[in-house]
Amino acid sequence: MVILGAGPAGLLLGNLLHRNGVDCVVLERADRTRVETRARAGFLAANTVRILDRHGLAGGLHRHGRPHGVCEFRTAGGRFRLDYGSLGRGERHTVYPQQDLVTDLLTHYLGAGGRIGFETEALAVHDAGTTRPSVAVREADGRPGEWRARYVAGCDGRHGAARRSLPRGAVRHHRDHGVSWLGLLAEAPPSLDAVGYAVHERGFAGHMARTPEVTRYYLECERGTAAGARSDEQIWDELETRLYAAEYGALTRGRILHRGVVDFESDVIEPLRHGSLLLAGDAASLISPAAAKGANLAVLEAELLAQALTADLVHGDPGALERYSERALAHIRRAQRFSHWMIRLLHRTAAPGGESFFHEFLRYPLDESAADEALEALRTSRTRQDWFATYYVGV
Ligand code: RFL
Repeated sequence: MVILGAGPAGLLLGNLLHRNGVDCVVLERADRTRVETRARAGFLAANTVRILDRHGLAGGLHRHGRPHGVCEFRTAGGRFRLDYGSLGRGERHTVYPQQDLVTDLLTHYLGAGGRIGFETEALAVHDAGTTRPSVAVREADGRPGEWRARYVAGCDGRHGAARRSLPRGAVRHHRDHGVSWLGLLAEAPPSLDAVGYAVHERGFAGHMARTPEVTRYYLECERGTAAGARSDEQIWDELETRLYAAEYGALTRGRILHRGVVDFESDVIEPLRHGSLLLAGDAASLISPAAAKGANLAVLEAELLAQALTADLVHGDPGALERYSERALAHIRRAQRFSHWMIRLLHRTAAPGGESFFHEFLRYPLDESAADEALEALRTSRTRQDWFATYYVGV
């Protein structure tokens, strides 16, 4: 078994297969330091924690992660808080940086004797339609190489080799939401004891705790904005304006450690099985960070795929991999519907780039009054709040 990619999906899959006696190797383009320090997600769903618990992989997140169950919406009309941890199914997030989770999974995998090739870039998957697929790679020393296995798991993200190697017949349902966020990691303690979502005439702004010392902020920005275009000072001023700091309190400022622009796109590849090539995580579907679902889906799919591969390879159940695709797609579609709803809820400004290009987007999601009504319903209706809490924390 060859697993492409050492993100949350590939490493959880590797841990579970190795433990179930399936001979496997993980091939990872980056070096170990890069893998263990890439800051992305931070909000882990209750189900993600259950999965990691089930397999004894949650030690680090129980030691260092913090439960989180409140979000606050701010608009020109006022603010309201939702204690989502006591709504819906009563589930909370655990705030634990993705790079720490990846480090934990890698440590477990290597500690159990798992094999991984760092700085080994998969270039293409060949013969996926046969029972002996191969992966062409560039080895760490720059030389070409090849791996053969019964199955290849594409867990190498949205720009990986698995997606580039899909056979004809694979369908990619793609959607451009016409929104971009400047994602910021600030060396500053959180300024709110809640996730902050601010809807402002200048655009959306978000606040999410990561650790007691580091906070993630988001600023909606124009497509094509250069991440370094504004100084730290300008960014803090803009965050304070959009988060209505004059009314609700100043932000604790600090050095901006990292910036990156995320264009909101979502897609899903159907099906997730193409002969001997199987997809999981961002390689299977891309989801905007608006609802913090990507890493959680990656973990869920890795567990489902590990079960299916074990059923196939260890217990001789050939139908298991077909069922993997159907089951994972059902979860992906549900998460995407909720994420699309969040995007519409949080944005009011027209997408730069012109109506013609974003025509479909402008017609529906930027319907201001519908979005305002959705926010109002969230503020006032317990039924709506329960629905929100269930899908916000759930995957
Ligand atoms: P990853 O984590 O991208 O890992 C893929 C790995 O594959 C390697 N790779 C290759 N290896 C070999 N050959 C190749 N050709 C390769 N090409 C790539 C890469 O080096 C990498 O190590 O995919 P995975 O495992 O599917 O995990 C997906 C998640 O990382 C992603 O969905 C989340 O980070 C999304 N996301 C969030 N998700 C959440 O659940 N909660 C959050 O709060 C959250 N916040 C975020 C996010 C994503 C963000 N960005 C940067 C898009 C915040 C941001 C800003």
